Amino acid sequence: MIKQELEQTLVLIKPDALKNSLTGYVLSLLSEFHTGLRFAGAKIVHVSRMLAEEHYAEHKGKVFFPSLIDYIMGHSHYADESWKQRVVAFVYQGANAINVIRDISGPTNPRVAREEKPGCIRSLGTLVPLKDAEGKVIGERMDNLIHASANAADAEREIKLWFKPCDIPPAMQAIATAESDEHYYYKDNKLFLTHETGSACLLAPGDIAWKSDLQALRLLQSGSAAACTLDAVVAKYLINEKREKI
Ligand code: 3AN
Repeated sequence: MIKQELEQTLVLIKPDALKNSLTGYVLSLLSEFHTGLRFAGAKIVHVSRMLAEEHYAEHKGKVFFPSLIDYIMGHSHYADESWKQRVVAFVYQGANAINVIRDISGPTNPRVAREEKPGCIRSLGTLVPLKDAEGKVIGERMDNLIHASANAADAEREIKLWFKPCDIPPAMQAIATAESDEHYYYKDNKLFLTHETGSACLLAPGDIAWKSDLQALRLLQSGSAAACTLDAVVAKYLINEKREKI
């Protein structure tokens, strides 16, 4: 649970903002001088499909979902330059952080943002028509430059999805952590307590992790249902890992 006075929110500077060199502009608008908020975490992330699909899990099955995944993975803006496919992820902290950043970001749809809130970040966004195989327009992709958590529950879920505790200075950590007493390895959508060839080591005994992740790993390892998916725990440990598919 995030304490009110330490309210935190996840911000993603998306690939369209990077491509249009708007990163500095967006960060200026979000600076402590303007918002009273502080950075608690920051990282450059090459977004994996696992991370993208977990982040946008609520939109799975919608007509725009595949284009949304392509967009956040950087495929839409850096199709032929995979090394540029990245987002910048931040945790911002301070009074009313979630609403302060949502307000400056503006409405989800850039057209609505321009009509209703000129000057907000998303008023600089772009709408891209989505077409089916016959060329019929079936929807729009909303390139809206920034992601900002919508509410406290989303903020906690998203911060835990993108950041490990050690990515955030100890005195700024607002979500419960605990110490692992097991090794946890991951390979082929499965969890192991001992090393398997080609597996990734997620945690070792003594490592500090989000408490809810450790609870989920214990349950999933014993074959029980957990409060989140295995991918929701694993994705952050694989961020920017240069390895063969696991
Ligand atoms: P927000 O980003 O304002 O919290 P969400 O969480 O409803 O909005 O949607 C996440 C992302 O999914 C949006 N930023 C946008 O890119 C995309 N999206 C949402 N609704 C639509 C829609 N009706 N058509 C196309 N894309 C959408």
